[in-house]
Amino acid sequence: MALLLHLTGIDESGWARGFKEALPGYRVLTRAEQYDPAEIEYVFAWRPAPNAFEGMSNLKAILSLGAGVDALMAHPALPDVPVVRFVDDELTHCMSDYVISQATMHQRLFTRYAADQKAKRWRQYYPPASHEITVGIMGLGVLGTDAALKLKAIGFSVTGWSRTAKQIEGVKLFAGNDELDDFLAATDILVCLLPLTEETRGILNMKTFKKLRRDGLTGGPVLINAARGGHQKETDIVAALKDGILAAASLDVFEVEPLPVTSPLWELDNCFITPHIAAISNERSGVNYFSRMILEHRDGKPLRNVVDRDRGY
Ligand code: NDP
Ligand code: OXD
Repeated sequence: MALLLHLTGIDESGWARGFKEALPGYRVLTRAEQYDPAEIEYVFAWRPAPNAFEGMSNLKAILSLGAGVDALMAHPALPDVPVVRFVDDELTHCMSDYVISQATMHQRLFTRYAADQKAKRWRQYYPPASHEITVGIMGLGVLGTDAALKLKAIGFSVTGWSRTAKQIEGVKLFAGNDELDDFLAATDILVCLLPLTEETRGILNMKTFKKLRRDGLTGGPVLINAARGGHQKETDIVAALKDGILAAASLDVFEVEPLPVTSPLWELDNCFITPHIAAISNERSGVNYFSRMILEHRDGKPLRNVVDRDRGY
């Protein structure tokens, strides 16, 4: 029986080496090797091809390289086996680093200073202190909760919005569609850390931006999206950044990746673009996490962090 790596667009060699070392005596395969699909028990996957799981009559679980499983959930022939997502301290730490860096940059109005530097213009701004600025986090799962606690610890006022009600000390929380408008009305810096599902697709649109608080941050509210490009309507973001509905945005993810050179987002001084690197799955901790999961599961222990197929995350 075997583990098959099926990572689209990612160099599999380091992962394969790592899994072979961590699982001595167990077959670890890449698609370049000869194998019988019936011997595959686990597939380690990222954006698997439509025929990825064909003939895998003994498949026990699909292991997702990413924390986000939207591409797997949309797979046209996803077998009826558990899907385990990547939940990892290192990844969480990196995502919070990204969110904090962008929130702080916007609170201190660095978009304006960058534009002034280009124009060789000496202008002083007096932004409100971080405790006067509210960072509203959409999605209070593994990543959103860590970011919320850390932003709070460095002085921001923090709120959060999730599907079901939660409690996090010192963070005002909103839940469900009924409370979305109240959440937005109190938010200066909107951070998206939602999973991409049919409910959350396109949620970052003009209607949403117009509901954000306007009198907190100098120049208007800001968007930070480090979740999925499918959450955002890029034509709305461009329009909002041009006419001041949004003062600035930090985008790590896009409707189409890589972001096409024709996208008007590239041209906007108040849009900070990163190429889907907010939190890359780490090879060492990924191999550790999934090889331990395989060994435990083969010993009869339950899988952890299994995706709820009905919720889609
Ligand atoms: P989790 O599954 O732990 O958390 C998801 C959160 O979103 C939960 O709080 C959930 O609510 C909330 N949520 C889901 N649906 C809705 C809805 N319809 N309305 C309101 N809230 C909703 O996910 P993670 O924190 O681990 O990851 C979040 C996303 O980050 C991933 O799905 C992935 O797309 C993205 N990501 C991006 C990376 C990058 O490099 N850019 C790296 C890693 C992840 P509830 O708690 O009530 O269930
Ligand atoms: C993920 C990602 O989902 O890197 O982990 O986007």
